[in-house]
Amino acid sequence: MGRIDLTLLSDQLNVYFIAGSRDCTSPLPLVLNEAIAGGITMFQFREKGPGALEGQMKKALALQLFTQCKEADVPFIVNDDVELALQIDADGIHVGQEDEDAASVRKRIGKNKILGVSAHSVEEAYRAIEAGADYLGIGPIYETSSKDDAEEVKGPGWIRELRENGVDLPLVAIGGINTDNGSDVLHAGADGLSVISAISKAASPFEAARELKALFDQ
Ligand code: 3NM
Repeated sequence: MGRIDLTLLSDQLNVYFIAGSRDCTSPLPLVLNEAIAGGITMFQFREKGPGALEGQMKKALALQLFTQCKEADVPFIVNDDVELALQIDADGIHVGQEDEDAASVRKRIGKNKILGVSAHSVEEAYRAIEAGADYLGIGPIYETSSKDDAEEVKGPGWIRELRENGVDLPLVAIGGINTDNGSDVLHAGADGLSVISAISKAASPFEAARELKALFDQ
């Protein structure tokens, strides 16, 4: 799809940290600093749920986090809020099945921004590819407490199933992934691990990110 280099993108998806201000016990910019120092390769700003920032406060936080990412050359993706992604000229946007239709998002953002789409079935995966997704977020692989309306747990075997069904777009797995189960997920064929709590709620986000990154060097 377009100008996105999919080989580069599959590397950038390796350690994909996702967070909003509500996911962290200390201020998100501090957590992100540590995560960047630990070696995350992509960041998604996902400001959602009760108590989430809105309007100018949300935009101000997005700009601050985006600046941190730019300095470290870490792509900055906005979850769901296409308007915000366009306003601040983010590197990309990620939409779920319940968000704006992926094909319409692709039209709005053009070909030069990364488009990620969540898929929970082979059919959704194909529809997302058709709509112009650059990568798919697939889950939940394990039990998660970070998404209230998460679907049924699928296990790492589902990643293999998608590959066997010919899904060859970069895949990043999500849902309950951590340093203990991450290598099973990679062996099943994922290009990357996306995590909220494994980093945002870690005693040391730096160490957590470093350990996740180390799984790719083994
Ligand atoms: N999407 P944690 S699971 C944001 O299945 C999200 O599409 C999911 O958080 C999906 O790493 C999930 O703390 C939450 O389990 C991931």
